[in-house]
Amino acid sequence: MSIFRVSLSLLFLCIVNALPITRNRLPDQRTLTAYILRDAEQRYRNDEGHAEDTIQHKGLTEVTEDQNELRCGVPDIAEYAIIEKDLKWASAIITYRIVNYTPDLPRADVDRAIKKALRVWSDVTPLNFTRLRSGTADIMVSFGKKEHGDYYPFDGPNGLLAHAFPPGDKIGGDTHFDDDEIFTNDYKGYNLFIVAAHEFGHALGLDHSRDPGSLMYPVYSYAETTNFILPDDDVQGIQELYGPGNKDPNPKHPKTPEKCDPDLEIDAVTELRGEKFIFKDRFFWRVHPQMTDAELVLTKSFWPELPNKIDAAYEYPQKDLIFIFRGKKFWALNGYDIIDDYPKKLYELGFPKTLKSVDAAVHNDATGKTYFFTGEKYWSYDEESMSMDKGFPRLIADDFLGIGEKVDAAYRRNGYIYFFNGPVQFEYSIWSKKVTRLLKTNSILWC
Ligand SMILES: [Ca+2]
Ligand SMILES: [Ca+2]
Ligand SMILES: [Ca+2]
Ligand SMILES: [Zn+2]
Ligand SMILES: [Zn+2]
Repeated sequence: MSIFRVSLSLLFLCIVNALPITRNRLPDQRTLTAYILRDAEQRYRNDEGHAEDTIQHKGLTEVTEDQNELRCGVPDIAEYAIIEKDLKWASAIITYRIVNYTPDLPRADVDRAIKKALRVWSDVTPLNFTRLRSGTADIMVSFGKKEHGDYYPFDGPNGLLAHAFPPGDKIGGDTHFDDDEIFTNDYKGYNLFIVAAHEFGHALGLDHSRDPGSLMYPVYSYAETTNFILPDDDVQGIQELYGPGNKDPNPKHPKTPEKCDPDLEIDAVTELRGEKFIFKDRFFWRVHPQMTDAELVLTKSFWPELPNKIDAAYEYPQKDLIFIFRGKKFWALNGYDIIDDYPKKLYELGFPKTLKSVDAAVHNDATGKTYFFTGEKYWSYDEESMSMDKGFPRLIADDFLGIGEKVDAAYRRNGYIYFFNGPVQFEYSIWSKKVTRLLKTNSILWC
């Protein structure tokens, strides 16, 4: 019984540290959502004294579904106010032991994922992790289902994926994975490395972060694992506890873009079923016409197979498709699904094989043409006949007067094309062939 008494505060930690799920692509999304909501409501009730601190993450609704659906209601961050601050390991040498294995992956893959997940943190701190093969380590790593020995049972498939205890003796630092999940070493199911790296953040004393680009964001999202670089927000967090190390192999840690940055430039923009998707680095902002707040989402959390960063995007509403371009490749997407046979190559659209990338693309409903911008030139593609129009490329400056000599991104709305060039956007009237307004790029995000 003493375990129960000791762990009143651990109860919070455990719940707080649980990594919930919002994989967007799961077929049973509605059930899942209901589960998470119920879970959040329950915590809300159980924790009346802190109810006002409860944070519910809005968002990540299925494109086809109504906007009011909450995907994740994780009461995190604020609840940490009740927990002693600066829970951390006293020694820079921390031991870990992999107590048992999941049947989902070969043992060597589990060993590798765990080691790599710890290295994410040791790369940016003075910490060193030493593996023990027997006895008691600081961080005991194990897989279990339902009730698995700590009175904080897992919940079957989905929902909670794993949990970790903050630094301390005994169960402190221990990290448990719900073996009712399918753990993988790629983008399917739940990537063990990603889940482990997040949980080890907790095992080292980190809270959840509000930064949707951070590893410590409480929502699972797939990220590139071969060249994984810890986001800046997490580096700041862990270095606050342990200070920097001297062995960081990748000192460039990605920062999450600020939407109201006056110098904001964007990579690509498209409409998708009435919403705007504004791409920047690994992210896009999602702007719904009825909402004045833009939601920042990791591109890979929507479309794990897409590259991190994209060049151009456009919607072809007649077929309910959007096309995404990166380098010489492009993808056709219907909602969350990538159409079979994609990615295709740029030259399959009729571009010369030497063309390395496109800067921007926009479809004009009225004419059935899609314009592609490459450097100071543009091309016109006929969607109906699926061929490039004759006489192209032409100079942008000759046909779109006043928009400058290059285009970063473009989209069309109500008879206008909005061209983005650095921190400026041009509202261009298709009918009068004139620039009608100059706007800041960030005004697309209601700044
Ligand atoms: Ca321990
Ligand atoms: Ca689970
Ligand atoms: Ca671009
Ligand atoms: Zn967590
Ligand atoms: Zn556990």
